[in-house]
Amino acid sequence: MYKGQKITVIIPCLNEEQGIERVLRHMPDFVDETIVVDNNSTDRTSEVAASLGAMVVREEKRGYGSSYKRGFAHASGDIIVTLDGDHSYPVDAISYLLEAFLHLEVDFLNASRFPVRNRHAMTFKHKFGNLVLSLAMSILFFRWVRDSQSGMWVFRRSILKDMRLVSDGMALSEEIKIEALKNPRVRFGEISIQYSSRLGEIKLSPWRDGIRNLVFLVKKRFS
Ligand SMILES: Nc1nc2c(ncn2[C@@H]2O[C@H](COP(=O)(O)OP(=O)(O)OP(=O)(O)O)[C@@H](O)[C@H]2O)c(=O)[nH]1
Ligand SMILES: [Mg+2]
Repeated sequence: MYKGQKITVIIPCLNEEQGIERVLRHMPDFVDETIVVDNNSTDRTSEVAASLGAMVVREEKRGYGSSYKRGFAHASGDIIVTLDGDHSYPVDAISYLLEAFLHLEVDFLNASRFPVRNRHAMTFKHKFGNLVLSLAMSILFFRWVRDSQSGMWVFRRSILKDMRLVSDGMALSEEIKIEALKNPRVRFGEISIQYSSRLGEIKLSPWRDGIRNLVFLVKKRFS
């Protein structure tokens, strides 16, 4: 519990045995429920997660988006916090984010990775791609969002019932922010966090996922 609120952390994982161990070892004690959504990892991700006290949920349909949707269905907290299993997002910033979430009185808080302080955390190509996608989303949806691709969010679980999340892939990250922004009853905020380099092997394919996410944005805007 954090200030009377039940906290659920959701982490999608595909072969993250190294990262997930680090993430779970640093999980603050006030987190009530940690859900790791595994997509048939071929390494020890689920064993490691279960041994460190996480609830391991399996999703058959491959994808970042389908995994998140499965995780949401299992969450029981008042507030949901998300992050990657690769230890690139700061686990120890969860209290800082929750404090800001409550202080700013928002319903959805996006943790922006920018400005990136750690030189090794993101390549120039990734920074540029992220900027293009964030600019595109900001223009299409009339609201400045610095990091449309961030995977770390804090939000009230109750807002999920008004969201229409169709993406099964990486585009879920921008889609959930668009659904939050579009709802006039949802107060949206964004603050900076420190991002660092991932542990384990890269799954993102920058060109493929970047272009898919851009196409998704345009389709979502005009559908
Ligand atoms: N369950 C599940 N998790 C996934 C899938 N694809 C990616 N993930 C997880 O989602 C999180 C984000 O994926 P990453 O590969 O780190 O993507 P990224 O952060 O954009 O790229 P990096 O800069 O390489 O970290 C990680 O914890 C992955 O393990 C998937 O198909 N299924
Ligand atoms: Mg990552």
